Amino acid sequence: MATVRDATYDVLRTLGMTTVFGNPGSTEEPFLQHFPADFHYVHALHEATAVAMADGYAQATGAPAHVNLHTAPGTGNGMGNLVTAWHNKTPLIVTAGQQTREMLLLEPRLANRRPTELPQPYVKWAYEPARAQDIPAAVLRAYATAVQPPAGPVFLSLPMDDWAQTADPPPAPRTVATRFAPDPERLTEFVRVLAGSRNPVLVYGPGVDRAASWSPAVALAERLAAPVWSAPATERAVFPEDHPHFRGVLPYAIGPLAEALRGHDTVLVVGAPVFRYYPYVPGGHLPDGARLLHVTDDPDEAARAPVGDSLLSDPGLALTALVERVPPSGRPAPARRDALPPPEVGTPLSADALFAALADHWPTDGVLVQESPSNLSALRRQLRITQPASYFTMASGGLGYGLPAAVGIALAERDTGRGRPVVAVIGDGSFHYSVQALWTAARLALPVVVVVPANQQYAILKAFAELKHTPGVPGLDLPGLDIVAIAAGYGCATEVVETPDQLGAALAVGLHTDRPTVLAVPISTDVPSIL
Ligand SMILES: Cc1ncc(C[n+]2csc(CCOP(=O)(O)OP(=O)(O)O)c2C)c(N)n1
Repeated sequence: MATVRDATYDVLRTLGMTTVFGNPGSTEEPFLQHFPADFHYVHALHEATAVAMADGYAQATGAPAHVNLHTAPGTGNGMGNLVTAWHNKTPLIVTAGQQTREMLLLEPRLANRRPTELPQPYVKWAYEPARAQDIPAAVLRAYATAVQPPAGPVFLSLPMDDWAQTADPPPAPRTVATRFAPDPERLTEFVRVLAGSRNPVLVYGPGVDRAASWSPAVALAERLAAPVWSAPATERAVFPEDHPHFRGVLPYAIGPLAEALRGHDTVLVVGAPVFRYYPYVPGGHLPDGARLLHVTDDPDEAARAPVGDSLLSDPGLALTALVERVPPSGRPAPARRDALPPPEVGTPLSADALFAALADHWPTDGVLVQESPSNLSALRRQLRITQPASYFTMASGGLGYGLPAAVGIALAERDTGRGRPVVAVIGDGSFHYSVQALWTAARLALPVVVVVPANQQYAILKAFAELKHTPGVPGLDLPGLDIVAIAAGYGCATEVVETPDQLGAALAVGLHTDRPTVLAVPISTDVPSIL
């Protein structure tokens, strides 16, 4: 007789989910016992790392990933990156062990007291099956929930005595759609507004990249002769940044963002929230006289937008439909942005000089993972992303995502056979939130290169404190951290890099080796402005 455990592994096989990211505990051992040879367990040393590796893997493979966590404490440890997965709209099936049903009433050690509440509100669905025999079908339902728009994480709490129970007949395999097309009448209205617009502007968001839709995004920009901005603080790159229409990334504050859009009568936002702001700088949401049209596959995103008229749709299907229906504008194409003057190269390097050097040595098919808060503008200014699905960061603002996500992405590059090189730029503060990801990368022999701009401080918090007039905040300096010693301790190749040439040489080696490399780069301690 098949057990619930056998039946669940069969369902995971049918779904193509044979990679499990996790950190094991006693409540997970009955599930993990006799781990099947056709499955791969990716061992993380901490649950935050397991969740973010799975997120990176899911985004890079374009398919949901499975994370197995340890009951309540493990779920708690994974929570910060679960918040990020929610904002990233990454489909994840998170399973966690639960104490045995026989003892749950008396709440033994490691019982998850309210398993379906603990991960809320950062999962689309949380469930503890009423019967052991419901687990395989619950996994199917979890999958269907995670992948449908807006995609996101789901959570199953699975009691440890369930796995040995006799299974019901296997659940019927079934599939769900992951895209939906725009309402035709509403689309006609959007076409009418765009066709009648004098000076439209396009604001693209991460949904365009998730929908693999750079090509209709470019076609629409060219048809409308419209400039293109990236929505603020996006977790993916949205448009070829060397395209003449591209203007850059919008500022993430109300007043300055509206200012950047001044002069436009129509603002079409596709695949982004309206808008992802960070510091509060008051002002109008739009320049005077502008009308905003919003295309999103997320009803909640549409509902909470403070301005604009929305159209629910897969961003790619909407862009394709708009390209087919919007007439060519007849306007001249916007002029290309002026090229940046090369930054001065001093000692220590400025952030701009470091990232200009990174751009000089950038592999054409490189994948960039970013978590370097105060250096974000310099990085995005100096290193232009020109290929789809090749820039990743967290949508949430929570640190501890980038380093493990880069490991998950590097593993996906290997597993898919695509083999694109992965470079992570991780601040010397951010580095420590999920630093154990380096061990997993070393065990898996992944050639990921981690560049750590070391300014020995939480520079962005100093900039924020200045903007908000809150002097005297403690805990903003980071003296005495030996990045190289820490990286070596986890099994990485590592060195201090101080010049553009050293960076080029270290990248050339690190991207073609069989272990992770951590490059500590001392940079200027000047605090850039937050806006
Ligand atoms: C989980 C989490 N804890 C704390 C913070 C607050 N925080 C935001 S940025 C930052 C400092 C990041 O330092 P570093 O990576 O060195 O980048 P820098 O600002 O110096 O460029 C901190 C602590 C956060 N965003 N997320």
